[in-house]
Amino acid sequence: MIYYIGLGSNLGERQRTLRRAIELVKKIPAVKLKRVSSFYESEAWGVVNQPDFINAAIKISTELEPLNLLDELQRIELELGRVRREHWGARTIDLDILYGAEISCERLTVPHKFLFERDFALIPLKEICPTLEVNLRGDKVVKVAGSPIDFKFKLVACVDKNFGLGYKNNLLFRLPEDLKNFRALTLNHTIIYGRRTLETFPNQQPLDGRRNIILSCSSKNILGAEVVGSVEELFDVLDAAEENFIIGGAQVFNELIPYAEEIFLTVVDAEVQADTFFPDIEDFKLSAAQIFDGFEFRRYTR
Ligand code: A4P
Ligand code: MG
Repeated sequence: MIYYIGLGSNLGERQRTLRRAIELVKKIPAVKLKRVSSFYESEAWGVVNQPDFINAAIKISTELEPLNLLDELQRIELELGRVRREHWGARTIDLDILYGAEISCERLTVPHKFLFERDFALIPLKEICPTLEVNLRGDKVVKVAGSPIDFKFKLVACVDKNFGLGYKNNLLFRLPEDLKNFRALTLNHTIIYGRRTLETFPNQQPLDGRRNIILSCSSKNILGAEVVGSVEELFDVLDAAEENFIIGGAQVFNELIPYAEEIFLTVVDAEVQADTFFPDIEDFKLSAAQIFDGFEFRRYTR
């Protein structure tokens, strides 16, 4: 099942709380985070004398029953320090199921009962669900800088026809044309990768001419690279003006694809044994392809 969840915060470090909430939703068993909207700021709707809100929307797919999903979201609200005081009161975090399979029972109504009256919920939702028809009221809802999708994440990989990425901790292919293309794409930009990807590099050294960031929980110091222990930590060190290339492996692709805007795939015209695969790209569309003898460069965008 696909659901769209609205996030809102008007207390504390609002953007940081939203990022954290998104990462916690990602960790719910049987939930897959598919897409994240920009962050938007607006005045408190329906109440007066409250700080302004930051709102966002995310798309997930899940096997959970809707009420179990609601339980999980409420658990995350508590974990992030939400105290339920007054109805519509100020909150560190509010997670509402905005849209998805319809349901109406005592604890849960989907679509959310006020969804179509609230620009602050509709605008981020529409961004990640473009097919939804919405009639906006013209409330002031402003995109803010620094949300995760501002980091311009681009995924780069070389795969076989079955989207296989690697086998026994090694890459499937080393095509000179692909390596050349990879260098041209990433040079002078930031590359983000996991520990095991480092081991596939020449001399197991960070790559020159690029800012190297390694996502690893066993964070040892590595000469020539910065090491971050989590996606949240990554957001803290990134530069929003930069282009950030995610280059593997499978786990790092999985972590960051919900935030990505673009994918560069070299698809080799072969089927080889693989034990890791590139994640699902159903949310992207093919926007360019260059076909060569034995391989293809493909570019996908949202
Ligand atoms: N519930 C029913 N349907 C749903 C659903 N689709 N998703 C029940 C989540 N919960 C749903 O919610 C009360 C009960 O609603 C839940 O226990 C659940 O069983 P709550 O979060 O505990 O209480 P609340 O915050 O007082 O109500 P609610 O509905 O979450 O508040 P709202 O409607 O989200 O309003 N202005 C701006 N600009 N941005 C905002 O984000 N948010 C609010 C809060 C007001 N003004 C705002 C914003
Ligand atoms: Mg709520």
